Amino acid sequence: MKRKVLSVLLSVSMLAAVLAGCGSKEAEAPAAPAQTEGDGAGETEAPAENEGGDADASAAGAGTFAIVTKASGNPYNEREASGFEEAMKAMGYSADQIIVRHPEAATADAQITVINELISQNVSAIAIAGNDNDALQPVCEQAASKGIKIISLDSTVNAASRLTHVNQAGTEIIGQTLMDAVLDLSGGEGQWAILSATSQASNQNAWIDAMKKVMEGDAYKGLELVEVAYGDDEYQKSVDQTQALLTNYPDLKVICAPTTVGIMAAAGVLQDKASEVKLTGLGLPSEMADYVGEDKVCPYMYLWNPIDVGRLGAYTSVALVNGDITGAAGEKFTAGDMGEYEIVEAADGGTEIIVGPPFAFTPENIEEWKTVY
Ligand code: RAM
Repeated sequence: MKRKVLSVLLSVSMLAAVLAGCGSKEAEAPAAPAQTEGDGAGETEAPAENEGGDADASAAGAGTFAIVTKASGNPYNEREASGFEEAMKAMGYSADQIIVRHPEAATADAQITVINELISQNVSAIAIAGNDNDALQPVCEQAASKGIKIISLDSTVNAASRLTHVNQAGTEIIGQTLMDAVLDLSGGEGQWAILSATSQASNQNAWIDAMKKVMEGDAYKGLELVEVAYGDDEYQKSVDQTQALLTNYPDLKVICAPTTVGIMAAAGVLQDKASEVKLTGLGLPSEMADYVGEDKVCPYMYLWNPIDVGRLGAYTSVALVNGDITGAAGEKFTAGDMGEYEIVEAADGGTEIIVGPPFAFTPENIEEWKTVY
């Protein structure tokens, strides 16, 4: 049975007011992950049941479709890839038409090696979560010159390197939502730090820029961003970076980690030390359930459904290969049971497709969602 997430008619600012206005966020928390209204495309579905039942095998054509994630060893990337595979199969493609590649490291070089191999394999399409916005352009252009349809998902490659980008949620809405969480958890003032992924990651860098822009507003003038640290989406490095932040900034009030690897590593450190520093950011409910709670290190956090990011990547790749879309703004297409999506202009001069708004994970709903992703 398809399950739809209840539409929660809260704008970002309303949500911020709710979160900031009182100490009892749990009172307002919805039963299912809250959606912040924003620049998302249409209705967002809960991911709990992967149907695949309405597979339209007749839609399947020839060709091979690849997904290249940021790196191996990250459960977020595995879920993204599982969504890609699931949607390809739902469209009737066979296992040997689907290629999943997790590069050895979250670097552009590792992805360039993988893309060169995929070019040799003569694949039809590549959906890539970019480890670098610009460094992949030559190899993407080479792939495109062979007729391979290139899209990015999760993390951009630049506009010249792709036909479109599957964006998990609008960049501004993520920046606004995370800044409002930092404001709330700091009590309105004080030092805070960001624990990011790699310094080249296009998605984290875009969210950090969006946060900095929001922070220019009057409401945030009591906040001092002391450092952006990089854990490279590696667990131990993220642990080390968290410890360094605690040592270097004894007055630190909040760490915001816009990476599932970073937030989980930071949560472990803060909990072990019984630290007073509060944590928020973007986390997988399955990894963060033990740390999300009113009296725990992470009162609440956000994410979207990584499985849906992969699924929409598959539907977009197939629509491009079939000639249903070209990647231009204004085009619409049906992404299987995810419904209709529209390609829109992206801030970087290219186009994008927004999966939906971010979800809030709170003590009230984390138990329900930890089994989903
Ligand atoms: C990590 C990765 C991924 C990002 C999430 C939030 O798993 O960096 O790209 O989207 O965090």
